[in-house]
Order: sequence, then structure tokens, then C-alpha cells
Amino acid sequence: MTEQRPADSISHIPPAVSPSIGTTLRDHVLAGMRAAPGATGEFTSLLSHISLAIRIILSRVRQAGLANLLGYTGETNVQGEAVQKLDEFANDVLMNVLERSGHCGIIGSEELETARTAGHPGKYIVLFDPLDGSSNIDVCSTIGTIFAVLRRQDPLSPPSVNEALRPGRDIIAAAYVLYGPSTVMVLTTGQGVHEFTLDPNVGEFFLSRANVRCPERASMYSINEGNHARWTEGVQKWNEWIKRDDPANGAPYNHRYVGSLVADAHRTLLKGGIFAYPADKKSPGGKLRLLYEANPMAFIFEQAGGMATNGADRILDIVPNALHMRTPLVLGSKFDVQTFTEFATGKR
Ligand code: AHM
Ligand code: MG
Repeated sequence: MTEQRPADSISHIPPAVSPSIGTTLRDHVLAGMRAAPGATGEFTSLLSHISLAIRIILSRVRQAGLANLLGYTGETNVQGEAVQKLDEFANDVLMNVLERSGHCGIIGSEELETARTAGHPGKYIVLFDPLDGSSNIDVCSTIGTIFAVLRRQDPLSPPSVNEALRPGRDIIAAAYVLYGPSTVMVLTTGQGVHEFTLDPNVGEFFLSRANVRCPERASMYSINEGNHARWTEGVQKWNEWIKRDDPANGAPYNHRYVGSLVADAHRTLLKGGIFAYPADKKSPGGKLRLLYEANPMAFIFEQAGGMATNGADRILDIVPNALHMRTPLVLGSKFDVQTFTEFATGKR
């Protein structure tokens, strides 16, 4: 008798490509640009600069406890959160590298009070969370960087900070990086989702999974269960449902929660299932930030065949009203996100 694999088995994940004969991140982006009419090479150069910043951040993440980079700076950011030394370092590196690249008219970061305009009319807007999962820095768990790239509507005009307030459907590229057991960048430029792994001996990112697809349905869920008492009745009902035995395989969903969006989203992208950070009584507008957390993740999940909503509506259609606007975020396999929506909107 052949044993049936569970829905969340690793078996559907495409096999890794050997880095020794692989495609570099730069070659991959260049190949996409060659196919684009009128491409100038600026986008490829922008991504090379981002990749450099990532490698510099990584070098400090790897030494954090030895380089006096754990703990807090004593400052509080514009969102009222205590700033960690690595948050500050990662933000400084990205700001520095992006400003020097000459390609960004506008830069927005979780750690900046307002978006920053460059002294020159750069073509792109880059919005980022320099170090996601800050609560995991001091305990050596996976943390990361998230970013979204948009094209300025009039690149020759003097940049204005309000240009950053565009819905996620205008994003042209998005990525997240995981500083985990491996250093992995998951990137989309609107032509599918591709995973690159850093070869530390070579100092280059190589393609490790091409055309990543999020499974249609799986049996894993990710949510901070500690917030249960603060959720709406609909979300509480969904939570009860997801813990019941699923008649399809006679078992409940498995629960996984790291507390770093990058880590929880990456597992959900590869293995399927659902990640949710819904609105609750403490954060009625949600906790995660729309422009540099939810939007880039939503763009990646949609490109991989998954879904991302705020519990009712598509994330990428939300029109932002502030750089640090928050949103509830529900992303993952289509079936699982749709089921959540049915409970959250009272249809079940
Ligand atoms: P941050 O570390 O960039 O501020 O991001 C917020 C983090 C996300 O990575 C994660 O999904 C979430 O906050 C975890 O929140 P909680 O600790 O409330 O479960
Ligand atoms: Mg974050």
C-alpha cells in the first residue's frame, strides 16, 4: 500500500537548482530587462545596489552578539516602537546605498518619520522594512528585510513625499530577504516569483527555485494565538474551525508561528496554508504596515498564485493615506484565505 502524503508535505516544492551551475540574481534580472522594450539598465543597477546593502546587513547580522549589535539604541521610532541597534544599522545601510545609487527619487522606511526625497529626480520609489521581526534579533531567530519598488509617474519632476502613497497594484518589483540558516531572497518583478540563495563563499545570490507557486490549499496556519480574546467573533469562529479535524484527512491544521513576518510568510509561500494578523481590539486597524510589509508580500503571493486580503478586500487595492498606515493581513493559499474571509465577514 502506498502511503498518502499530507497536504503540507514538502514534496511539491520545486527542487533546488545547483548554485555551482546556477544563474546569478543579476543575470536573472538582466534577462528580464532585455525582454522589456526601452529598458535602460537602471532597474538592474537598482537591484544590484539593494543586493549590496543586503550583503552588508547580513555581515553584521551574522556577528551581532560579537559586534555589540544586540539590544536597543534607547531611541523610539515614529511608530512608538523601541529601536534596536540592528534596526538602525540596517536602515542606515539601505538609505546610504539607495541614495548613492542615484535611482531613487523617493525612499520610505519603517524607521523614518516621513519618506525622504532625493536631491535628484530618480526614476524609482523604494519602500522598505529594513529589519523585519525585530523581536527575534536578540534570540537568534530568523529575521529579514522587505521592500517594494514603484516607478515614479513623472521621473523628471521634483520628487514629493506623497508620491509614495500609491496602492500596491502599482508595484513593479517586490522582495523579501531571510537572514536564516541560509540567506534567501524571494523576488518578483511581475513575472513569477523566484528564490535566490546567497553562496557565502562567492558572495553572490544564485537562483535556487524558479517559478515558486503557493499551493492551492494546505493544512498549516500561522497566527498569534495570544490575541484570541481580542479578535472579532468571526475570527474566533474561524480559529475554532481550523482546530477541528478536517474530514479530508482526519486531522486539524498544524500551527506554526515565528513572529517574524518574513519567516511566517516564506513557510506559507512554500508549503501553503494561511498566515493571518487580523485586526483586534488593541489594533483595530491591524498591526502590520501596508506600504512596506503587506503590499510587497501581497504582490509576491499573488504572483505565486496565492492570495492576500485584509480579511475582506484585496490588499493591493487599498489606497494608502500615510507612509506608516497599518492593515490587517491575511495571506496564503487561495482556499485557505477564502475560508478565512467567509468566517471573518460572517458568511459562515
Ligand atoms: P517589525 O519587527 O518590523 O516591527 O515587524 C512586525 C512584526 C512582524 O514581523 C510579525 O509578523 C509581527 O510583527 C509579529 O507580531 P506579534 O509579536 O504581535 O505576534
Ligand atoms: Mg516588519
